[in-house]
Amino acid sequence: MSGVVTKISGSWTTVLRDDGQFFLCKVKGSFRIKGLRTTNPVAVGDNVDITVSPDGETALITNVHPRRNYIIRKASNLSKQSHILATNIDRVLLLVTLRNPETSTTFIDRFIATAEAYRIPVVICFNKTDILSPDEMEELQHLRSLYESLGYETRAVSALNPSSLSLGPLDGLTLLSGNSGVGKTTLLNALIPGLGQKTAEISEAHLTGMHTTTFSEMFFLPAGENVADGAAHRMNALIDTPGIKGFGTFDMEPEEVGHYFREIFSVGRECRFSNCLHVHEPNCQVCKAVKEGRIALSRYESYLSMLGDKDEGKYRGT
Ligand SMILES: Nc1nc2c(ncn2[C@@H]2O[C@H](COP(=O)(O)OP(=O)(O)OP(=O)(O)O)[C@@H](O)[C@H]2O)c(=O)[nH]1
Ligand SMILES: [Mg+2]
Ligand SMILES: [Zn+2]
Repeated sequence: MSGVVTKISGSWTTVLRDDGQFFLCKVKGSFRIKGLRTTNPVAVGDNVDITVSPDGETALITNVHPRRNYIIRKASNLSKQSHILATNIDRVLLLVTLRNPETSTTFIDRFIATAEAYRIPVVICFNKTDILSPDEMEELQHLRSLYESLGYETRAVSALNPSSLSLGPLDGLTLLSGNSGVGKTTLLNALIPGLGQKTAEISEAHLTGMHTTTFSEMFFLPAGENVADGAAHRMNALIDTPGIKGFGTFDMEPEEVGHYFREIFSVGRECRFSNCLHVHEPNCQVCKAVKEGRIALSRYESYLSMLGDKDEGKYRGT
């Protein structure tokens, strides 16, 4: 029978079988997915086949169905291995905060460029609006209009105040992501009354998160809520994930990076050279647009930082 992976913790994988029963599973020894060097052969969101053990409680995962999509991050900066955060997702809710902790625009841009490469829609959700000063609120408005002008959906919420949560329809599978301490688990708890997953205050000294959530896990939204177009029979779920620091680039050629920055892609088509990297080439329309303020400097700097990753790779001989 088949089911969906809801949690991976140590060597045990939790699978919700199609008939609604949960099983603790091991992955069949030799089984690995070809062509993908990852630290985890199975990820939250995977549809799998399982064979139940004679004890009737545990099971063996014997097959992973083809993935509709997946989102990965590098296991570490120097590693060629990657870690699959989740698979078969309908959207990412990227939680960001202007303060406590401060999410950098570089992080936002790298994240949304990577999601663009995987064709996964991102909703940028600004959290902790309750602690922002008037100046910070202005900065928030500025960032929202920047990203909305690029065609991204944005929200501004306070997860501590559940009545402020107008997130729009969350049908299907939504991945919650963002730096540690931005309030992913707090938001999850607000959306699923009674859940009570662990959250923690951010560090007073560094104003950064404490990496409270340590593995990805899928939680089901209450039936009938947040369901668009009456698809009540479908399971709607959120995946809470550990906070991430950086976001690396994968298998991207330098010429490709610009494809995932929407405005750079569209302006870049007017450049003199079709393989223009928009750094210092003559007649580069992107450089011109940055100078004239038609492309935000923060976006261009994020683009350059992603190009820079590739240079580092070259110098390391990878
Ligand atoms: N003021 C304020 N604090 C919030 C809000 N949302 C979350 N917090 C607080 O921020 C801290 C971190 O929240 P968590 O939900 O643990 O953050 P997380 O993103 O799950 O962090 P990791 O699991 O470490 O990745 C907690 O003390 C929350 O109470 C908010 O909207 N406003
Ligand atoms: Mg958490
Ligand atoms: Zn150019």
